Amino acid sequence: MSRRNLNPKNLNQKNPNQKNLLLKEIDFYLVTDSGLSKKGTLSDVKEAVEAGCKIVQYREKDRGTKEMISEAAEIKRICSDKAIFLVNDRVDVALAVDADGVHIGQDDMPIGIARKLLGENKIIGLTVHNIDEAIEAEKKGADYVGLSPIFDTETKKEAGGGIGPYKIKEVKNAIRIPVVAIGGINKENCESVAQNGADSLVAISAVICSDDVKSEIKSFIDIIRRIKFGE
Ligand code: 3NM
Repeated sequence: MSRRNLNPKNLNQKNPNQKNLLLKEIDFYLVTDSGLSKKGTLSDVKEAVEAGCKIVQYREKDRGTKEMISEAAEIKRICSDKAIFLVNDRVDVALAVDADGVHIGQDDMPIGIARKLLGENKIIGLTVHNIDEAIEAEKKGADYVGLSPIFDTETKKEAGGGIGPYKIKEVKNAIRIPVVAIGGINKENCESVAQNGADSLVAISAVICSDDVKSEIKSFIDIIRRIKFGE
C-alpha cells in the first residue's frame, strides 16, 4: 500500500486500522537527542522528514514542560502529514500537542493508563528487553515494541549490554506487532538487524552526530528498505 494514502493526520478519525497500516510502512525511526545533536532537534527532525523518515520520537530529558510543549508543537508541524510523531514518556506533552502517540518504557506510566488517556486511535510503543516483556506488551495493547539494546551503546549508559541481533528473530516469532530495534545500531551492523526481521530501527548517535543528518538517514532508509521490501 502506498504511503501517500496513509496520512498520520487521519489517526484522529474513526479508523482503528489506520495506525497499524502506518506502522507497517516505517523503516528508519528517528529518536531526537538534544544533548548529542550538532544542529539542534528541530533541524534533525526537518532533515529526517526531508530524507523520507516516516516516524519521529521526541525524546527530551533536560527541558521543562513549557519548553517541551512548545518544541513538540513545532515538531508536530514539521512532521505534519509526512511522519508519525510520538513523544517519549510524557503522555501529558503528547496530549497537549495532540501528537500521534507516545513511546514508553517499562518503568513509565503503565500502558493501560496511557491507553485510557490517549484513546484507541493513538499509537503506543513500549520498550522491551526480552520475549516475555514483548508478549506482555502485545497483550496489554502496545502497537509496537522497541527491543533494546541490540548492541552495547554509549548513548544510554544504563541500558546494559547488547542482546545481539538474533534476539530480534525470536521476539518477531513470538508476537504480531512490529518490532523496532534500538541500541548501538550503525551503518555497519544495521543489515544484520534488518535481516533478523526488525520492522524498523533507531540509530541515534550514528545519525545525529554526523555532519549530514539527511544523507545519513537516506542511507539507512535505502539499506532497510532493500532488505525489508526488496526494493
Ligand atoms: N534507549 P544509539 S538505548 C534511547 O536500550 C535509547 O532502551 C535504549 O542510541 C534502550 O543509537 C538508547 O546512539 C540509545 O546507540 C540508542
